[in-house]
Amino acid sequence: MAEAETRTQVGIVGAGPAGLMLGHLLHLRGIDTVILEARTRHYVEHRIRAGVLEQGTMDMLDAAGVGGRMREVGLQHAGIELRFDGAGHRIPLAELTGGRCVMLYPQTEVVKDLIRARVDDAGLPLHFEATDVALEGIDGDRPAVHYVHEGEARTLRCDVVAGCDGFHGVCRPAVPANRLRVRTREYPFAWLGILAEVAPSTEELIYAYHDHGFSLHSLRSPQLSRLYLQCDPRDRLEDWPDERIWEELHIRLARDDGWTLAEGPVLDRLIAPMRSFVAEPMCHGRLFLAGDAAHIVPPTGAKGLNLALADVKILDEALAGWFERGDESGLVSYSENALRRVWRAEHFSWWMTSMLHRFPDDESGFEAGLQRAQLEYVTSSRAAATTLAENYVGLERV
Ligand code: FAS
Ligand code: PHB
Repeated sequence: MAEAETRTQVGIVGAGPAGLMLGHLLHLRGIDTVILEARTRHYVEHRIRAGVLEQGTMDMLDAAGVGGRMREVGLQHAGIELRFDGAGHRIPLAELTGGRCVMLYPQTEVVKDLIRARVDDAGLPLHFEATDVALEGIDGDRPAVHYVHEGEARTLRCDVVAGCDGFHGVCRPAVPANRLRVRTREYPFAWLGILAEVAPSTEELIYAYHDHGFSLHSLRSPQLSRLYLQCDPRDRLEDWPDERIWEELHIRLARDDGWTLAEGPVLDRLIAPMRSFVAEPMCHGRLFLAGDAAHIVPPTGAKGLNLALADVKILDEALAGWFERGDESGLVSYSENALRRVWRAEHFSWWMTSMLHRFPDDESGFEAGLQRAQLEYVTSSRAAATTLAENYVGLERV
């Protein structure tokens, strides 16, 4: 029996931040899209990931009319703290960047806001639990996305496919291997992240360097703390009972002036591998990749979510030029334009990761010597602190 076939202008695979934001921006222009998502709405809306929004991302959500709740419940920060040798050093982000800040607003909430805008408010097509997604004809001018939904095999015929299905998706692998250049680095450590039901013990994020390894005190709300610590990539969650997690956090975040870390019930935990990954070009024929489908950064620079949204801002403008004016120049230069910001963020994320994590194979301690010199420089030189600050809040132009 022939597959049920539907037609749209842009077929979007993946309802993460990249896919949802692209769908929203194109909707604002009156360009048709259909989003296919493998998981349920509940799963996608509760998958704990990033939490820091750059200034440019805040502005983008506002401009697209989906920044209301972010402004209501998000926590705007004008600084971060670097902590080492028992002392804290504030990096005044706003002061060093002409007032640009970051916003603590969980990725889960950004995703909820975008799904509400698409499904509940605009009634636009988003098929959750769409499985067996397979691309066809991306080299031609009428690509198709085959998938199964509600037990039925279906085909989505489109002009363009946007691959926003993350690192483990099916879109990047659809690009012939001899057409894709992959550059990657795996780090000899991972992050153990917890969500704890306790008021944050800090007003701003704390990035801490310690002989025991890296740690980070982040926030989710006045009642919820988000904390991370460096662990061995072979560790499993059962190797880290709550007592051990808190014991290590107390040690690594200690400050000589009596600052204390409050503990609370651990509501969620995960171990996330640390890698840097870039696939180029970010397009092939009528397939355009965005977000984690094309690149991964270690979370130390808080760039993952922001890069995904920066990609779709460029892709939205490129698609608008093509659909509205028949001008394909934006699509032709999409990959090059997106990769400029991607490599800037890859460098910054690698730099932050290299400065703040203990490298297990640093027998002579030379790496630790370099790290301390870097930390002392970035916390004593206004020029070096400004470099960190402008990358952290997000560069206006790259
Ligand atoms: P996403 O992975 O968010 O979304 C892709 C979507 O595609 C998913 O909903 C998936 O279900 C769907 N999909 C996949 N395969 C499919 C298929 N075959 N068919 C249909 N749908 C399919 N960044 C930070 O800055 N800070 C953090 O603390 C942080 N923590 C992270 C923790 C983890 C465990 C991970 C994996 C990432 C983390 N990140 C963090 C990075 C994260 O924020 C990503 O950069 C961001 O989610 C990227 O968004 P998307 O590109 O939309 O991809
Ligand atoms: C987070 O709040 O989840 C977070 C903050 C900063 C990072 C990474 C994650 O660098």
